[in-house]
Amino acid sequence: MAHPLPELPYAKNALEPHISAETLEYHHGKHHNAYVTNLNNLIAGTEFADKSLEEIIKTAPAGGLFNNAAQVWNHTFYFMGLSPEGGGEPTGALADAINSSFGSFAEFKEAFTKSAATNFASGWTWLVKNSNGQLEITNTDDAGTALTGNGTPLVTIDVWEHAYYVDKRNARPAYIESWFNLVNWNVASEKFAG
Ligand code: MN3
Repeated sequence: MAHPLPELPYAKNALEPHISAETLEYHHGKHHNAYVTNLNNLIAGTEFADKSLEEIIKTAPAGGLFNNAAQVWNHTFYFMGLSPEGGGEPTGALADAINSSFGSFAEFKEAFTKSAATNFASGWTWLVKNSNGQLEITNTDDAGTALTGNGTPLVTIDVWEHAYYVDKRNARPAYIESWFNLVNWNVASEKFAG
C-alpha cells in the first residue's frame, strides 16, 4: 500500500503574500514529496508495508523509517492547517480554552511565537490539548511529532529553515508572523472538539 502525497487544499499561490508559491513548490512538491517517496521505499516488502501511517509512526524504531513517516504526517498536518481565509482568532470552545490556558489570545500568540522562535532545532512547535482539556505549547526536534506525545495536536508550525528561507531568509520571527495570518482555526476547533 503506497502512501500518497496529499494534494494541497488551496492553489500554490493562494497563501501569498505570507507564504509564496515558490516556497510551496519546494516545501510540498520537493520536501514533503521526498519524505513520501522515502517512506514508500523503506516499507516495501517489510512488516510495515500494509500498516497505516499512524501505526508506522507509533511502532517504527528510531531512525530513517520513523523520521520519514513522521515527516509525512507532520507536513500533512501543517499544510492542512493553513488556509488563504485563515488567520485572525479562533471562536467558541477553542477561544475559551486559549483564554483559560494563556489569559488571552494575545498572550497565547506571544508565548507560541517565543517558543517557535527559540526552538533550537530543525523542528516543530505545536499547540496541544492535554488530557485535562487545557492547552499547552510544545516543541519537537527533527521529525519528532506531537502525534506520539500526550494530548491532541491542534496546530503546528514547521520551523525547519526550508519552510521559510526562500521567503524570509534567516528571519524566522517574520515567518511566524506570516503563519499567524494563515492558521485555519476552524480545523483546529474541529480537532479540539474531536
Ligand atoms: Mn518542512
